[in-house]
Amino acid sequence: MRARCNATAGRIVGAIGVATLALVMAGCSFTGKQSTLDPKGPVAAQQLNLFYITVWVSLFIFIIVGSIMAVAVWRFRERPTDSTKPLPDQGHGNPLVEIGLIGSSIALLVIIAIPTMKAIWDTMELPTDKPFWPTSLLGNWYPGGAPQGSDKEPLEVTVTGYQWWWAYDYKQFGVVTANELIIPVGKVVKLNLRSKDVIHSYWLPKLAGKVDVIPGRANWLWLMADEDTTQSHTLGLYYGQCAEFCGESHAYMLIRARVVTPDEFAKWIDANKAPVMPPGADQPWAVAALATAGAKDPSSIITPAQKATVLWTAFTERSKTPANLITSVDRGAKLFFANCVLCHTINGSTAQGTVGPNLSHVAARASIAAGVLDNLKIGTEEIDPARQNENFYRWVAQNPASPDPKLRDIKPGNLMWYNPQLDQGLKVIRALNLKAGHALTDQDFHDLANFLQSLK
Ligand code: HEC
Ligand SMILES: [Cu+2]
Repeated sequence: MRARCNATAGRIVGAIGVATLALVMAGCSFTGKQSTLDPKGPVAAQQLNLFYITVWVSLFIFIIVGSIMAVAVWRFRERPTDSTKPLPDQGHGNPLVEIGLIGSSIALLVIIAIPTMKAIWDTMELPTDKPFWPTSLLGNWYPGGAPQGSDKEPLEVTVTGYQWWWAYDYKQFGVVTANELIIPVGKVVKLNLRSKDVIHSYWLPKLAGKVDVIPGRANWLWLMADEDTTQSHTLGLYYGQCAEFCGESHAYMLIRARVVTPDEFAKWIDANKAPVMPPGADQPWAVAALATAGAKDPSSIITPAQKATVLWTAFTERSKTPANLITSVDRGAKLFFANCVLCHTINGSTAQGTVGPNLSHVAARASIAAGVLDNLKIGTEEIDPARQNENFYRWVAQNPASPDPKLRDIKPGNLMWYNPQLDQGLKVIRALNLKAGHALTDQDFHDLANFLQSLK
């Protein structure tokens, strides 16, 4: 009976062991989204190479030391007759063995040190001596010519870490975006790493990293998305993660990079440089507003920025009459200017807040809230409009006290809902609204979501 019990217990323990191992191994993937074992660029490849050299050297040491120990344990194990035998010869140190061990340790460390030093130099210096440098200079590849003064520079992006999202400033082009880094395939890109608050760490495992993002310190890294000469496998989305604990929502501070062709990159820059026009900018009222402005001073509305100013002013004026707000997007725009402009920017409009991400083209992003709410059609890299709309709605309607689980705990502690800089962020803004007698309703949140979705 006892024997059977033991056998059963043994089987259970065995089964648990196998299940645990299976669970642990399930986490191992060589090609997963955030695998360092699947590099798609020279920096990540060099870092992986260094990792393997260290692994092989350590494995070599492990096998030698382990085998000697196994042989010693086996050969010199205690035997029943041992007590009757005299003590064997007692040795005390062997210069040959000692010098040999010191020498081989040094040799193994040197084997690791040489590629380590090389990797440090290569990652901490822009690769001006590499063959891909000339083709990376903006003057040599940017379609339509590099912006003034930047033709001898590679693309530079200033990455600023915020609790808990990322701002990307393409200074050479005057474009600011958030949470989705867009880079051209096969070109060296320099990322200037800055922090607005605490220490973060920038890490795109398949491309490069990790480098700490420290307040008051000008760190940087370079990377290049270029796995092979055809570059066909290199396009698309790359995933990363803030890799330094930075507070409550640290685990939700994800990184996305989209690698595109140089032509797509130039198109993206053009789209993001253009100011955003208000909803209904092709309607008669807009045409009339432009005509009036032009009639006053025709030379004053030549540029798109001037056009946007005229149209947003006209929109704001019109939106004071509720009957003029015909579509849900119109109503959403009005609500946006009443509730969100302290913290968010929409290029070309009076919304110029910088507490939160720039929303000028937020609907073009694959996710919102630093990757937490994913807008993609499952299994593809295309935006699913229904899912995106739902995400915008959930994000603006979020409320930690909501009875609806879909609106709770989306990104705990996020500084849109609770922001000490603005006392309490959205919570206070909602409270003020309540006091003024216009609480945001569920319909308002849907209108806001529709407006956000129009920002392509
Ligand atoms: C108190 C400042 C504040 C106010 C007010 C505010 N936001 Fe935000 N917003 C933020 C911050 C901070 C984030 C980044 C949160 C994060 O991802 O951790 C954010 C993120 C967002 C995002 C996601 C952007 C992205 O690229 O991921 C959207 C969309 C958004 N806000 C819309 C709105 C709308 C609509 C309103 C008005 C109803 C609003 N916000 C009011 C601060 C604010
Ligand atoms: Cu962080």
